[in-house]
Amino acid sequence: MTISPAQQNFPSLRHLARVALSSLRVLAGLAAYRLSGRTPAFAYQALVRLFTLTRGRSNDLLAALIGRLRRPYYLEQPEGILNFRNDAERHAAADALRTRGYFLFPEQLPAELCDKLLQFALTHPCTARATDSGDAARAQPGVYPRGEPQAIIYEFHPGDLINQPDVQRLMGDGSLLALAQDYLGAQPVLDTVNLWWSTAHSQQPDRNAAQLYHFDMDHVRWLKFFIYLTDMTPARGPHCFVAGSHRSGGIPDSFLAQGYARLTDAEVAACYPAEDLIEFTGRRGTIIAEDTRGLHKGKPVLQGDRLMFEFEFSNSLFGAALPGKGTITQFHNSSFRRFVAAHRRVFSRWMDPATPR
Ligand SMILES: O=C(O)CCC(=O)C(=O)O
Ligand SMILES: [Fe+2]
Repeated sequence: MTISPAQQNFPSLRHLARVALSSLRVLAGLAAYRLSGRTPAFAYQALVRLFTLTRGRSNDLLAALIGRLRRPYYLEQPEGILNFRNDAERHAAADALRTRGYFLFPEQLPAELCDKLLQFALTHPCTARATDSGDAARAQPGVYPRGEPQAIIYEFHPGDLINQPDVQRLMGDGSLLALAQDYLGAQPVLDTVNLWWSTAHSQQPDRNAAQLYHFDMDHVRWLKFFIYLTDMTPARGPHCFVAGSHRSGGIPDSFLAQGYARLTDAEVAACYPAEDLIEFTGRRGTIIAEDTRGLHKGKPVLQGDRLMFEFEFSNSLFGAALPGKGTITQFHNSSFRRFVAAHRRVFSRWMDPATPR
């Protein structure tokens, strides 16, 4: 019988050599990134590999390094949709995130803002995402065909979203930024702005629709905010997360050995206690913060549809080349303009020219 390093609980020489090689590749990639603002593909692959080899510890180490180089902003009384009464309350939420990997906020997005984002999503063009079935290729781009969807996911273009007034209200929200920065321990970068419909077009869990358990690994450390813009029942495709699986060592070696694979519900259920398998239902406006380094998925929609808004803040853009670029060309109010000017790194992905990192 062969015994793997994980079973032995101490690393083999081969394992150490792999860690050393991947570390060198990541370090070379970091140097290239500082010079050019681009991550070489080999370095990104090494980042993912190192994550699996070290059970996440490499990301923790890099996050500590980035936190030293990119000290958090001084944010005076950050205000917004999360009603933290003081810094201590916000720090407590960040601590809960560190322990459990998610935080379900007691407050909800105001109904008026939910209405406006829903209106936007019912009246603006979106695109069907390519999914396992291949059906999306037949779907016409245009306004979401509610009631007769031809694809599982319809997504809006980030370039349209970031120039939309209600999305700019969220982008300029001090409370979201403050919590992201507490959690990341560094100045955040807003790297993803997404809005998408999930439909009952197929009830089979789809890989490309993120309906099987997986961990994300685009960057070193990040925090996602998910906001439901339609009421969420078990049949409407709730988002799911495995509590605690975001921590170093939180994902079993047998899963990590598969790399970036998707996992079945049965595989996941066999490894974690039932009480850690969290399924988020709730009214529209429900806000969840989550470290999607932990295992998560969206359940297939069985009935009706689901509109989801998502922000991701990372501690650095070092890592994957992200799809969906865009530039802020309009500022819908002067306070958003001031907010962007005061936090240039946060918006660096959406500014022209995208220089500051
Ligand atoms: O649709 C969902 O609930 C999951 C989405 C997801 O995996 C992600 O945004 O990283
Ligand atoms: Fe994901």
